[in-house]
Amino acid sequence: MLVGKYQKQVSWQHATYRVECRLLYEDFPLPITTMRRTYTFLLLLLIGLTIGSCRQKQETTSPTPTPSLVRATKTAYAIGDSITLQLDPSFRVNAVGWDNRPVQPIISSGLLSFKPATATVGYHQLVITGQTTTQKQVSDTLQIDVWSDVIPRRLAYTVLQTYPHQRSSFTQGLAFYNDVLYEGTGLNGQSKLMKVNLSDGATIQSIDLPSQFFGEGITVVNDHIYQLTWTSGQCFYYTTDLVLKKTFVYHTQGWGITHRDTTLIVSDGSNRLTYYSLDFQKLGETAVYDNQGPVTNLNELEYVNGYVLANVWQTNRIVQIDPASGKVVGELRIDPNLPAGVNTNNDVLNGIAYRPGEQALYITGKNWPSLFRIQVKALFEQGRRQTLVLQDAPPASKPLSVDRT
Ligand SMILES: [Ca+2]
Repeated sequence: MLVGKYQKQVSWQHATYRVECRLLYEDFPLPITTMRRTYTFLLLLLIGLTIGSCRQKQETTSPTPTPSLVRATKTAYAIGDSITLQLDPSFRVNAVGWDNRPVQPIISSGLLSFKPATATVGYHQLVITGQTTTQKQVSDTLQIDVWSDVIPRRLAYTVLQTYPHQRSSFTQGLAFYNDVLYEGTGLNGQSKLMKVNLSDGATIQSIDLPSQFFGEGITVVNDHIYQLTWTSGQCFYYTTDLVLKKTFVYHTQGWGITHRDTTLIVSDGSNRLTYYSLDFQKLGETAVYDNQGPVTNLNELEYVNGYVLANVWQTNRIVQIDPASGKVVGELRIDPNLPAGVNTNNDVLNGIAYRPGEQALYITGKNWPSLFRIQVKALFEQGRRQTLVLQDAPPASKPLSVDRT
């Protein structure tokens, strides 16, 4: 027996719904006063459930994304690989563009394949246009990540000398200039720029950064020092007497910095090296890859003999990057026991300096008690000069947001 019928318009989350509830007496064998209260409760419950189902229906009837007509058969490719894609049976390909240039693919058995003429690491845009069986013109765009085809060679090293290093120094930048060792340190409230006596590690001169700044990498060019800050987007510019002359602004995180001639080379925690002029105008960038993919967490840098050396943050690895191609061509694996008694998982390697004229590197780490002069013969086997790639470099991965304290 029908004992009630209730119809109401309900607005909820910007949508209006008409709700109809029918209540049967047989379902409620309760005294009439209890039934009224129960009806009220159940009405509210049913309204809620109806709204829920209406909402669900509204969501399911919204336009669904067009299924991908093309699928890559691998998540990443190496330079030199053929790119192979699986095609939806309903899709007939008319044209294929790789970085806005047409390519001639081979299409067979539902597979499309071609070998890109461009051979650079990083993301490339692949656009495929065609039509479906209903004659609808469609296109599909894929971002194809291309990795390096080079297996980095392992660079052997020998320790030539060990020097004291201040354990209070949370090293973020290390550089020689005119035979003076400069060191930049990090952490809010403890960041400094220092001239350091190499032989005993003592401070010759230092300047503190205001506590809101977390100091990062340093480099010295044309009698001036550049010191990055981690997340403040400000690069301090000093004379070699540590007098602050001006501040440059940049729009990434600041991790490491070095230079080649008058081009600054900056890392930001991603797999990207960004190039700037000496007045911090952006010139270009290079994405860095090895044969395992993008090499992220590039930290302290040093330009040595045509290559950029980079500490990979939180590892004992220093990668040797060819800046023209973005490929990691070599790597140093520093023995984690090199600074005796230091847990290098916490106090990580960070600091590479090159003193011109020497075939050696100076390396240290955050709060390490020692600084090492090491010989890496393979870095100096042959002289090398090359042009930096400053434009049309493929985009790097997005910078990572990380807690580095
Ligand atoms: Ca350095």
